Parts: sequence; C-alpha cells; structure tokens
Amino acid sequence: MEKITLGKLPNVLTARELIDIAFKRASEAATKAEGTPREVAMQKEKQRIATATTTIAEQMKKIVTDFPSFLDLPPFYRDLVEAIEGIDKLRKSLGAVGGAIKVVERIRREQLRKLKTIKNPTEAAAVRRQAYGRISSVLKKIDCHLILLKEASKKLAGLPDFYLNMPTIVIAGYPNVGKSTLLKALTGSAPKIAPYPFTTKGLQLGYFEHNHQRYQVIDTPGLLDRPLEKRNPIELQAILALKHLAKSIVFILDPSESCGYRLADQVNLLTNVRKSFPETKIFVVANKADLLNKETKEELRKVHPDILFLTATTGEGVEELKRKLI
Ligand SMILES: Nc1nc2c(ncn2[C@@H]2O[C@H](COP(=O)(O)OP(=O)(O)OP(=O)(O)O)[C@@H](O)[C@H]2O)c(=O)[nH]1
Ligand SMILES: [Mg+2]
Repeated sequence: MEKITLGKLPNVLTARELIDIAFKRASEAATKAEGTPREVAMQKEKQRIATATTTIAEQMKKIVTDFPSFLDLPPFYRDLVEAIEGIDKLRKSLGAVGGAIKVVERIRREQLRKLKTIKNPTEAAAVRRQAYGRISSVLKKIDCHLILLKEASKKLAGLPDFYLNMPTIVIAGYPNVGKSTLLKALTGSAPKIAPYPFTTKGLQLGYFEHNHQRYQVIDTPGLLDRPLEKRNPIELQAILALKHLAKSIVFILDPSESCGYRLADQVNLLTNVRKSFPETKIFVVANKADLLNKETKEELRKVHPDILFLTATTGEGVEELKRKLI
C-alpha cells in the first residue's frame, strides 16, 4: 500500500552557517602554487574565491531543488503545506534564494576577472576580501528567507507519512476530551496525553488490523467551535485530515465537561462537522463514561440514539467501537 510523503526535505543553512562553511573550505583550498610572488598570490586567491562561491551556490541550489514541488503534491499535502506555512511565502523565499545564486555566480566571474589585473600579493588579497564582503552582504540580505525555509523544512519533515488508500478513521472533538487516549486504546500507539487542552499540536497516527485488513487511525488537535476562517494552522490540520482522509469520523464528546468546555458547545461543533462533511459516516462517542451517572447517560441517549459510551483510559467500550468501525 502506498504511503504518501512529502519526499526529501533540504537541510537549510542560515547566512551565517553558509558563510562559515564556505570561507573555511576556501581557506583550506589554497594549495601550493609556484611562480613569482604575484603569480603565487593570484593562484591562491583564485582558488579561495572559486571555492567560496561554488560552495555557497551549491548549497543554495540544493535548497531550491530539494524543496518539494508544490504543484506535484497530492491535494492533502498541498493543503497541509498551505495551512502550516503558506505556499506563496515559501515560493517567494525559494525565489529569493534562486536570485541570490545568480548574484553569487556573477560575483565569482567579476572578482576572478579583477584578479587578473593585480600587480602584487597585497592587491590579490584585497580582491579576495572584496569578494568575501560582497558574498556576505548578498547572503545577509536573504537571511530572513533562509530562516523561514529552515523552519518550514523542519516543520514539514516532522509530519507523519500517511497511507493514501488505507481505510482511515479520524478522531475529532473539542480539546482535552480524550482523543489521544482513544488513539492509544484503539491502536496501541503512544501519543502525548495530558490533563490540559491543546496537548496535540499536529496529526498523530496509529494502526490496527482485523482479518488482514489494516486501518489507519488519525488523532487530531482539538477543535473549538468557530468558523473556518478563524481557525489557526494547528486546527486546520485537523480539518484537512477530516476533509481529505477520513472514511469515518469518531466524534468524541466529553459530557462530564471535565475537559473544561460545555457540552452544548461540543454539540454545536458536532453539528458543524456534520454539515461540513455530509458524506462521511460519523460515530458519536461519549467518553469519560466513568464520570457519568445513569441519568446523564439516559438523557444523552434520548438526544443521540446511536451514542456509544466509552472510558478510553480503561478501554471500556473500545472493542465495541472498533467492531462498529470495521
Ligand atoms: N476519567 C477519564 N479521564 C479520561 C478519559 N479519557 C481521557 N481522559 C483524561 O482526559 C485528559 C485529556 O486526554 P487526552 O487524550 O490528552 O485528550 P485530547 O482530546 O487528546 O486533548 P488535546 O490533544 O489537548 O485536544 C487526560 O488527563 C486523560 O487521562 C476517560 O475515559 N475517563
Ligand atoms: Mg490529544
């Protein structure tokens, strides 16, 4: 079964790091030369300038070529990159790096030409210093773009690899209702679980198997009941998993309200999820059943006849949910 990935992501260096590497290599590059003092200086400085500029241009070319081509990405990943980083911003930064490569190559040509006109070693060193100064200033100008690409590369590399064609169940609900605890109970994976909201900040995966069929379960960051345009990049990841990957949704309610949110608000979110994904089968689950009394359960059954009661922490009700999902 095909896993979809973003592919290889580049290790982006900042301006400072690029300069350090390039100038270090350049200083090691100047090997023995023969001839008059002028000729020796000319050869050494030529090697230094060529090595510094080539190193920087090659490193920057790697950044540009190793970044995934956004047009070729599957729609889910394209939307994910857009939500997490903004594709236009990334394109602009990659464009700035591409432009800087050309400038560095021009500096190499110009300074090497100048080197041919020097009269003595002092002048040769001055030409090399001027080359270094020009390169440094070009890199410093694009440092904000390099930093943005470095951060983006790290964030995108941290995304899990999803299976495109595996039956997929997405767990959604308000923050702190027990989504990650249910992922663990369903799949045995070990997500971070904590007694406060907004613990899960990205999509987390787990798998279970039944009759040689594997099922992919995605745990999402908690959602508040608010319009799409107000959602932050973390919440948007949850929405995108629901939109692109969910065959079924497990929507968790915490009627005990120990999550810190009113049940009425949680039910509003459920209504909105139903409206947004009318084609997707939704299993409504009341978690933290250990904290609910009989009356509350009966009230809930009246409003949501298909509701399933669960205690994700002990696993009670989890097998029944699994059977229904299968
Ligand atoms: N009593 C009780 N507590 C539970 C149950 N399930 C989860 N919890 C607790 O609820 C808290 C939140 O659990 P998480 O699984 O982190 O909740 P979440 O929905 O993933 O939270 P976010 O990632 O922040 O949205 C933790 O302290 C869990 O131990 C349950 O069935 N009963
Ligand atoms: Mg969580």
